[in-house]
Amino acid sequence: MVLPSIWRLAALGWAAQVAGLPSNVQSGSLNTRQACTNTPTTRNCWSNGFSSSTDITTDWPKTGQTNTYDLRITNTTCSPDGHSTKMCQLINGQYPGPTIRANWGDRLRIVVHNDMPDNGTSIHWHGFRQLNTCQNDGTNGITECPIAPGSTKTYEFVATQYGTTWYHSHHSAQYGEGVVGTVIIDGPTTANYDVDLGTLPLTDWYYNQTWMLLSRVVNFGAVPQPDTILVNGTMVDGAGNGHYQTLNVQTGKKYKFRLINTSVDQQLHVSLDNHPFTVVAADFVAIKPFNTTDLMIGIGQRYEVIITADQAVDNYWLRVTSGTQCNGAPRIYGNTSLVVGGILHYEGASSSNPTSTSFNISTDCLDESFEPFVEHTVPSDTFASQLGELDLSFDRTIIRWSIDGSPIDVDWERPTLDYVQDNDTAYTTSMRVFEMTQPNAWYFWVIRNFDGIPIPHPIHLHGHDFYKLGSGTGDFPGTISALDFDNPIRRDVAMLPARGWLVIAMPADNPGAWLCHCHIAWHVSQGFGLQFLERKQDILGAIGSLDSMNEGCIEWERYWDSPNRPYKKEDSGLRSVGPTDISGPGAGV
Ligand SMILES: *[C@@H]1O[C@H](CO)[C@@H](O)[C@H](O)[C@H]1NC(C)=O
Ligand SMILES: *[C@@H]1O[C@H](CO)[C@@H](O)[C@H](O)[C@H]1NC(C)=O
Ligand SMILES: *[C@@H]1O[C@H](CO)[C@@H](O)[C@H](O)[C@H]1NC(C)=O
Ligand SMILES: *[C@@H]1O[C@H](CO)[C@@H](O)[C@H](O)[C@H]1NC(C)=O
Ligand SMILES: *[C@@H]1O[C@H](CO)[C@@H](O)[C@H](O)[C@H]1NC(C)=O
Ligand SMILES: *[C@@H]1O[C@H](CO)[C@@H](O)[C@H](O)[C@H]1NC(C)=O
Ligand SMILES: *[C@@H]1O[C@H](CO)[C@@H](O)[C@H](O)[C@H]1NC(C)=O
Ligand SMILES: *[C@@H]1O[C@H](CO)[C@@H](O)[C@H](O)[C@H]1NC(C)=O
Ligand SMILES: *[C@@H]1O[C@H](CO)[C@@H](O)[C@H](O)[C@H]1NC(C)=O
Ligand SMILES: [Cu+2]
Repeated sequence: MVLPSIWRLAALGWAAQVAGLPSNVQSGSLNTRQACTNTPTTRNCWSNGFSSSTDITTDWPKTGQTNTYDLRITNTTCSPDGHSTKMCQLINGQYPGPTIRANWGDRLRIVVHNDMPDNGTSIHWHGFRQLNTCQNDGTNGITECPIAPGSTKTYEFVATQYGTTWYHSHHSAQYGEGVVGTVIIDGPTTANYDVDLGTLPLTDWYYNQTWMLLSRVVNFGAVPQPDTILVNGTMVDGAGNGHYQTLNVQTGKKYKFRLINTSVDQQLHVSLDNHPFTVVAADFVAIKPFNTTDLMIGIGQRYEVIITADQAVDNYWLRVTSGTQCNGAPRIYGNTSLVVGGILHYEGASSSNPTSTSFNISTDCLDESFEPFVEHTVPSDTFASQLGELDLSFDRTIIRWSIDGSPIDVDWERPTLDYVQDNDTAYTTSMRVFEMTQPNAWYFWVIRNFDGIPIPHPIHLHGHDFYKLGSGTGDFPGTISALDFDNPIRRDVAMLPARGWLVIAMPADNPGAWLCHCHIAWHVSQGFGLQFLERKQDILGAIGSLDSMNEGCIEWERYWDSPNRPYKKEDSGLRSVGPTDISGPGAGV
């Protein structure tokens, strides 16, 4: 099936409802070929004929610009909330790492230096489509060997999408130790604002070393409770050390900021007292704006929100709470009476903590629902013939999650792309390879969650914004009437409900080896993942050269095969963190 025949563009009538935009600007910006400029009252347009109405799956600005960043990862110590210092692994000595910023259509060239004495690394650029550049996806054991201590790898790819995302280590427990940062790709927005406040990453945080805890997760299956939640890398601790993240605003202006859940385990609800959110983007997809007082953000998910500073000059709590139905319990270690979150501070208000009243915040663990701004229809005629079934299970004796009977366990010395260049199809069972062979055909997958452990999982796919056709509790009814093919949600992380199902779809339009996994860090360490090997016959032609991967593998093998290497691989190799409290909710998971 050829793609353009099934796309259709945004309904012309709708966009006039976008908050605050004059109608003359609206109709102008809907012409994707018209020139326009991005100003506080015309955020819908971008430049030289690119706007929110541009279909990013087929079109993006060819800027010719390359933005270069250097990231150095070191083994060090940190104390983001003023609590006692712990071992950390940081990027350029800071937590979170530097924000990478570029314009839509720019090329990113990011040089990663592994300056740690005794750990590999591999950096994944979460949500980037990596169109024809899957060798830069940063997934060790699949698209590269880990970067050896003392070595460097240059990642290069084009930002075909715009919006907010993050990057993180995909090397076992490392991201829980601090190897994460945020990314802003500037582009249009589906509602207006005056000031962009930047990124607000939210994460659970553990005072114990995640590497130490990893052993307990993979060997004993214990799920920890985090000690606290960090908002943009900061928080107060139970004894009053540290400080809250403050968002500074002036009365009358509209502000955009970008919420990112970079947790290893916790699904969070976010709410700002007295200030509803206008939500304009989910993951890397511009959406029809909707208003809400409470957002549930699964691990890896992002939302861009706009607030209006139209309340009394004062301070207001930004609250970050847990969906208890997500199995979580954000709190500040040692002091349950403290608010977990940050502070919205109006110019002219005092510097004391807020006394504002919370909106009602849900405890559910359900994805938000919304509609993408650029409308796509997924064909349903091939659904029955192209549906693949992926059954999740948990084996308590080996403490591993399995997809269709086996956990994933990647080989750091032999990534999948090495099989591709060798034309070797003797994939091992633990690689969990599922092939998508037909160019541009639609593939449909139902993931079923009936293994007896009733918890939801945030499912993330590399290399695609997938279409979420439906999800629910109970068994998948099996019929297309239970699904939404008409402009369904598309994004790169969606929740798989407890004792339920999730159906995703994507066209095979990006040759590569793409990991699909639960973004709860220790679940993927415990084997919860698979890889889609998409059009293996087209991969080498699409990506050009694997020289960089091959050089990296030689350096990695020199390190990893050395008799003096102090550490071993304990998990699936892909990502993990560890437990602190084996009696907490989810113990045994
Ligand atoms: C990493 O840093 C921690 C904290 O400073 C230290 O205890 C540990 O020995 C370091 N590891 C290596 C391999 O240098
Ligand atoms: C990475 O380093 C940490 C300590 O610095 C160590 O505990 C862990 O075992 C190492 N892991 C690997 C896979 O090298
Ligand atoms: C988050 O912290 C960084 C570094 O301190 C800062 O530049 C950025 O503005 C902060 N984000 C927000 C939304 O305040
Ligand atoms: C918890 O925080 C509150 C508010 O700052 C403070 O009054 C109280 O003393 C703290 N409790 C403990 C046990 O530190
Ligand atoms: C982050 O994701 C985790 C796991 O899905 C979730 O438990 C937590 O509530 C999310 N955090 C936010 C702020 O939404
Ligand atoms: C959302 O709230 C804003 C600000 O209050 C308002 O202007 C807009 O009309 C609302 N949008 C929707 C879709 O309800
Ligand atoms: C919050 O929920 C309670 C109980 O459902 C309800 O009585 C109350 O009116 C709600 N408050 C707000 C501000 O919506
Ligand atoms: C790869 O292997 C297949 C099956 O063994 C064979 O038909 C094909 O010619 C091989 N391709 C190359 C490039 O060697
Ligand atoms: C860290 O781990 C130790 C040993 O496993 C445990 O006793 C301790 O409670 C943990 N610390 C925290 C703050 O959870
Ligand atoms: Cu999971």
